[in-house]
Amino acid sequence: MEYVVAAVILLVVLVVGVAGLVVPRLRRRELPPPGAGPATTIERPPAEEEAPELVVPDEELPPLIVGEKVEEPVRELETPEPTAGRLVRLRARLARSQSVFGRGLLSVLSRDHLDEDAWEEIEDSLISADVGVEATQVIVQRLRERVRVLGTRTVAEVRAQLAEELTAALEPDLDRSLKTAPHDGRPAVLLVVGVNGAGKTTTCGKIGRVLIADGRTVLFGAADTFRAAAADQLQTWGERVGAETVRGPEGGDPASVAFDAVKRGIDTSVDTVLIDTAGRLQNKVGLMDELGKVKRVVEKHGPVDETLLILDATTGQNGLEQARVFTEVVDVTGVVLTKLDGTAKGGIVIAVQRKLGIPVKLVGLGEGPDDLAPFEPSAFVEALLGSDS
Ligand SMILES: Nc1nc2c(ncn2[C@@H]2O[C@H](COP(=O)(O)OP(=O)(O)OP(=O)(O)O)[C@@H](O)[C@H]2O)c(=O)[nH]1
Ligand SMILES: [Mg+2]
Repeated sequence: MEYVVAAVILLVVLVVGVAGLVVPRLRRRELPPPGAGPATTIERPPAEEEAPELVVPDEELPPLIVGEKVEEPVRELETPEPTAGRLVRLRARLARSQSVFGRGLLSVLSRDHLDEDAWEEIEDSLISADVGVEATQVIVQRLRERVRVLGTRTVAEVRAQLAEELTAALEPDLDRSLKTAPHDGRPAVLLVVGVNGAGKTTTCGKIGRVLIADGRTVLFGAADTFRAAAADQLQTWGERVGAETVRGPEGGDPASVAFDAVKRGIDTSVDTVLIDTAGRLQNKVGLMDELGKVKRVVEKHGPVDETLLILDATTGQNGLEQARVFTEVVDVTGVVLTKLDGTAKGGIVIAVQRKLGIPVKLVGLGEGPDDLAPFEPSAFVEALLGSDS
């Protein structure tokens, strides 16, 4: 009996002992004690945190791709067309003008008798081609006189004389060179002005390409801060040929962007800084004041070398009136006549020079990146009259 009791006691002690060892372990698994618990929970979150960490580099991939895209144009830089003879190459773009000058005018000249009616028709043709009344009268009067004195009769002769008179009206001796060469240890500075949509930004880009084609280095200043898209547009032109663009915050001070652009141009020793400005309407006095300020602030670095007025040829005599206001605010040194490919009124070149007294230095003949040509009066007149007549 004593043995049985002893055995039972032993069994109970054994069971309690085993239970004392096993239950806490089981409990530890279910409810982790304060010390051990966090270790388990910490272990897992790191594993969970690692997962997002792996995702983050994935998410960063797009910016890397964007970075590559930005570099792409730099790697595959475009080679702009050489500038020599561009006007001759682009002469077909003046076809709409040719239909006025070439066909209309020359068919009158080919008549047997150049009577009063014929001369009137010639006058009308020139006026409708936007040559302007004053200039037309001078040209026709001179031509009539030559035909009378020289007794010219063949169409080819009259055409040649008309070409001479038109070329003379374009003042071929004016200095049409662009001052783009660096001097006094700093870049040449070109300011581009004009009304909304005239083609300022496009022309800035095209001029940059012309200079780069000629082996120069160029920097663009996006002083049109009214729209971020304006700076993007200019920057795109720059990236295509590897030129830097200095830009400021949207709505920022255009004068300070222009100042910074010239400063950057000096620091990086570029040859030419081209500053694009916002389109400004001549009746917005405040905006014109701002343009004056841009010029004054830029001139803290030294004088502006060229101020180019961009004029849309399709706006005709109207555009001329708007243009005059610019010449009063900034000292315009040259006119760029854009969109001559889109008008039958190529004679506007004559009117522009006559009314503004400023040489037309370049002409825009299309939306393509190299559709800008140095203006050469005799080549232009030949293109207007057409070669086959
Ligand atoms: N056909 C033709 N289109 C041109 C020429 N020059 C510019 N354009 C077009 O005219 C439009 C306006 O040109 P922009 O360079 O943006 O004009 P902008 O003066 O900078 O305009 P704002 O910045 O709005 O004042 C664009 O669609 C150009 O492609 C040209 O010589 N011929
Ligand atoms: Mg613009």
